[in-house]
Amino acid sequence: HQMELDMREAVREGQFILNYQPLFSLEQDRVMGFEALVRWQHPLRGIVSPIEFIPLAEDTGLIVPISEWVLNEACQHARHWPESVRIAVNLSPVLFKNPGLPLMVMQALDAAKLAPNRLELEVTESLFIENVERTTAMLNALRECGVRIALDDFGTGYSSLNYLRSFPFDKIKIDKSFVNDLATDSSSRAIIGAITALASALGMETIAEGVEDIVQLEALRSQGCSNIQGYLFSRPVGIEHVDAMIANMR
Ligand code: G
Ligand code: G
Ligand code: MN
Ligand code: NA
Repeated sequence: HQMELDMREAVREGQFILNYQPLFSLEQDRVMGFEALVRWQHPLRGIVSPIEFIPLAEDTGLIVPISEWVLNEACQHARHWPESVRIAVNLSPVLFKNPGLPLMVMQALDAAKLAPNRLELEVTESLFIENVERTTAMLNALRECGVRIALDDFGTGYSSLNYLRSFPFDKIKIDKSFVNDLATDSSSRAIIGAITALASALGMETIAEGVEDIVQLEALRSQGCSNIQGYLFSRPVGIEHVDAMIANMR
C-alpha cells in the first residue's frame, strides 16, 4: 500500500537521517560512544519515528537496504571521531535471516576505513526465540569481523539467561523499564544490581538506558552500573551537535 510505496521511494531518494545519543561512562567521566537512531524525513508527514516504520520495513524486506544505508552513514560519520569513541548501530532480527549480513557490515567498515572494534552492533533478545543455532552462528561470524556485540533492551524478552551462555556479548544494555522506577521500587534496584554483578562475572560491560534524572543516576552508581544513556545526559541529536560534543571532549 501507500506507506510501502513511500518507503521504497524514501530508500531511492535518501530520505533517512541519523540522530545520535551519547553513551556516557561515569567512571571515566567521558563519552564512550554514540548510538545511531534512524528517522525518516517524509516529504508530507515530516519526521517519522522508527517505531512507526521499522515494522513495515521488516515485513517488506526494505529493512535490508535501510540498514545498509544506516551502517554506511554511521561508519562514515564515526571515521572522523577520536579513536576512543565508538559507534553503536541497531540490527533488526530480520537481518539475521540474510547470509549477506557479515559482508554488509565489513563493506561499511571498509568503505569508511573504520577499525572494526569501533563498531558496536546492538541486537535484542528476540533473536533467540527462533533459531538459537543459526543466531549464534551469525553472531560468531559478525564477531569474527572484529566488531563488538551488545544485547539491547535486556530483561524484557522471553528467554531467560540461556542466551548469555550461548554467546559472549561484549555489553548488556539494561532496559529503561528497570531504570524508570529505580527511585521508588526496590525490586528494580535489586535486579539492576544483580544484572551488573552477573555481567561483570561474565566479563561483559553494562549500560543503563533511559536515565532521566540524578536520583536514578545515583541509584545506578550504587548498584555498580557505571555506564549510562538517557535524556539526563543528552537526547538523541543531529550530527552537527555530535561534532560539538566531541570538540568539547578535547
Ligand atoms: O529513539 P528512537 O525513538 O529512535 O528509537 C525507537 C526504536 O527504534 C528503538 O527500539 C530503536 O532500537 C529502534 N531503532 C532506531 N534506529 C534503528 C535502526 O537503525 N535499525 C533498527 N533496526 N532499529 C532502530
Ligand atoms: O535501541 P533502543 O530500543 O534501546 O532505543 C532507545 C530508545 O530509547 C530510543 O527510542 C530513544 O530515543 C529512547 N530513549 C533514550 N533515552 C531515553 C530516556 O532517557 N528516556 C526515555 N523515555 N527514552 C529514552
Ligand atoms: Mn538500541
Ligand atoms: Na534498548
